[in-house]
Amino acid sequence: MILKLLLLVISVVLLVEAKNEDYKGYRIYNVKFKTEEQQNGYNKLKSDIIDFIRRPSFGNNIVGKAVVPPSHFDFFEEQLEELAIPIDVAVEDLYEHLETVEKSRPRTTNDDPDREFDFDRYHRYEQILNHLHALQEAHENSTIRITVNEFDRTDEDRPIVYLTVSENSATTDKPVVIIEGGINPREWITVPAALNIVNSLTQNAASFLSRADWIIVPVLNPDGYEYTHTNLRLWTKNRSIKSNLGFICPGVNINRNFDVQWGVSDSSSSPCSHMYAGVEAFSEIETQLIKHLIEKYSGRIRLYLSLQNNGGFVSYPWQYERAASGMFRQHHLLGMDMVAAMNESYSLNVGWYALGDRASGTGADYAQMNGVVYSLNIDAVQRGDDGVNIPENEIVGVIEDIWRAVEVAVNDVLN
Ligand SMILES: *[C@@H]1O[C@H](CO)[C@@H](O)[C@H](O)[C@H]1NC(C)=O
Ligand SMILES: *[C@@H]1O[C@H](CO)[C@@H](O)[C@H](O)[C@H]1NC(C)=O
Ligand SMILES: *[C@H]1O[C@H](CO)[C@@H](O)[C@H](O)[C@H]1NC(C)=O
Repeated sequence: MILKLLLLVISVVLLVEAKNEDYKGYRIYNVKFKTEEQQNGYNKLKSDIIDFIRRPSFGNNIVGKAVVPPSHFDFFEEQLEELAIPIDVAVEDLYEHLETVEKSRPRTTNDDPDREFDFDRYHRYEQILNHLHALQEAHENSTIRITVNEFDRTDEDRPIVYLTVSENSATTDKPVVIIEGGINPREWITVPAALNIVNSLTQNAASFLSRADWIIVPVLNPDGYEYTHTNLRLWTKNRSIKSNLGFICPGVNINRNFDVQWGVSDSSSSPCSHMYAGVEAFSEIETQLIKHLIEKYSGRIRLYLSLQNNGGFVSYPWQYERAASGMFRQHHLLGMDMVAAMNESYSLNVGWYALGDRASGTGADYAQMNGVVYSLNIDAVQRGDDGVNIPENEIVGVIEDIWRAVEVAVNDVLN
């Protein structure tokens, strides 16, 4: 009896894994396409097991980053050889690498509730929620109205919220701008980028709130976001357990779950894949929130921006097919202004080309298909050697650039 109890205790202890331990021995490979032909062979490098934390793009000159478990080193290197791509290991042990990243973070008191909210570090979801409620309260007597709206609760019982930022006026039919961050939870930079837009709006209310109502979703996937803080830094899905393999392989990739040629390209039907598209389109509340907003503000939405972090570009539809939308010319001109407004060098392209591949079920394509006039992605510049961990002391520079692009975009589309 006592022995059994002891065994139970030991197994429970063993089940509690330390952060990022799953990545022990994993490598990150650099993948650089030097020819269109190599780009066209991209599918050879993909599998459910291999996670491209950054996609290689010949068109946009982006060096891809592939996370590969030891069981697949041989497979991956053979595929690289077949495509005549040099084997280039960027990170030999991903676990060690993430430990180093963690240690290099300035030792701030991240959990100190009294510390003022700032943009010099990444915040946990609870701190972000507190910040949003404080913003709402701080403006209760002002001409600016900020409302934290709870849409629903996630699987792990966190509120999923969006902010409405508007003038305290009687006008109810202004154009609407929608901006979402954190659709891909490991792309932390998109969260302060979204929150900084709220700050900038309150500081420039006369020019921005008089012309539009704003909806900001700062963390579209809160469970996934928290999981990247507590368990696996590079998690990319939500924590859904709806599928038959859900308990072993939880999670749906939210940016593959929209109803745009759902499940066809760069998507997987395997729940264990990073690109798992869900049991059906809109199976997840995160995507349902965006659908709800697009329906609720139907006919008024002038601009939809999805903030992501895939290597320094602005892109516009389509991503699901190798074509541009009927709004190609307008999008391209708008994108040129946005890119010109940023200090960093950003490139501009149609989505499938910028990402080197088609992808079904994305939010930006869904918005474009459902009556939103301008729908774009802003993918933050590359920083750090894995392409995802943007150092905290560089947050401010990156998010200010993104605000400049938003500012220009709004001035263009509302004129
Ligand atoms: C708003 O006005 C009320 C009533 O005057 C006051 O009690 C409250 O403190 C004010 N709130 C802020 C944030 O100034
Ligand atoms: C970026 O550009 C803006 C506008 O041109 C300028 O005001 C700002 O100082 C620049 N910031 C940096 C960090 O270069
Ligand atoms: C994603 O997964 C579940 C199951 O589909 C869904 O109910 C939930 O709202 C989503 N979010 C989280 C965090 O699980």
